[in-house]
Amino acid sequence: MKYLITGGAGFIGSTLANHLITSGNQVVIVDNLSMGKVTNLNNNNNLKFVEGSVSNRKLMESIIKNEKFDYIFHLAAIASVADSVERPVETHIVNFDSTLLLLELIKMYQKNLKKFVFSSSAAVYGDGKNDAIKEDDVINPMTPYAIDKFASERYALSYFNLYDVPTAAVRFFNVYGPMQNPNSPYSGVLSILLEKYSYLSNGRPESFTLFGDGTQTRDFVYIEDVISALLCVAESDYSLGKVYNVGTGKTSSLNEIISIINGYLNVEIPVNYEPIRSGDIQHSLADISLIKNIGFSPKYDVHKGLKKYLDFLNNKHLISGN
Ligand code: UD2
Repeated sequence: MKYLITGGAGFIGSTLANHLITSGNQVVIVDNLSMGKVTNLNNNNNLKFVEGSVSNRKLMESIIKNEKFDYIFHLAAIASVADSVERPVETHIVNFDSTLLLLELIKMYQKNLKKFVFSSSAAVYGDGKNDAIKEDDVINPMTPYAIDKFASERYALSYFNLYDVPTAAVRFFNVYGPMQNPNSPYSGVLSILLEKYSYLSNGRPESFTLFGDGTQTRDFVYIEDVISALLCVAESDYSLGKVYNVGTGKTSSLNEIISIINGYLNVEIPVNYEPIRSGDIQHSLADISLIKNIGFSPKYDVHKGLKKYLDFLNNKHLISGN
């Protein structure tokens, strides 16, 4: 099979690409390396890497016109709620315009495509009030990021209803695991947090800045489960024109996460408390019954996922102490 992965050098994209290549598929990646790294990708003849922006019409048209894909995963995004609040215009171009452009190009040139999978976000629900959220629950996108994800997702699904373009979408909850880039203030919280423990070899962890009191909760979903979910949605016939939550159905507070990691590494990380970030939500938890119906079953709770993540960092000598 042949796959196009936008954002394929990033955290989720590169893990997906490496998985697909290992199973003997061909993969084309478009990534501007804003957050992704070429070193995330395994060297392989079946991998073609194109450096460039997914918003570049000329570039995307030449790829989509000239290659025949079985599946397209649109993972390129500026994946930060806080960054979108700072830069709504710039993030809109990447998070919304690129999706509409891709859909149009697919409609024109990819007649044999099996599925276009759009990566949306749990941010579309707004504040979840501690209850598990279903896909058809009330939507309340509160930030430019969430608005762009919701609009893109609707466009993707409408292209199936209006033009028969085979589409589906996933709403990621909080994805974590190896290869997540911790080097931006807007990086995923667990990548930032675990980086602070990498100073352990010097005696103790660096202090971690916690925005809020740590009681905010998230449905943290391990990267390997996310890859299984993406493949389920891509390969299922039932997913056409539908959107699926991708989470574990379980919730953890940041305080719980910190205490699990402290316990594994047998240290106490110093925490520096700052006010809650603007646009931040307090609770987010997925109801995953819909995606379970098409065969998804998460294998990692936070205990197992964090242990695997720590073992990975330990093997790479990026952390010590466990
Ligand atoms: C995540 C995703 C976003 C979207 C959303 C869906 C990332 C980077 N963002 O946003 O793309 O899918 O989930 O709900 O994966 N925090 C700290 N200290 C830090 C960094 C973060 O306390 O150094 C807090 C932050 O204020 C928030 C929580 O940790 O309360 C999670 O933050 P995040 O940026 O990892 O993820 P979130 O839920 O805003």
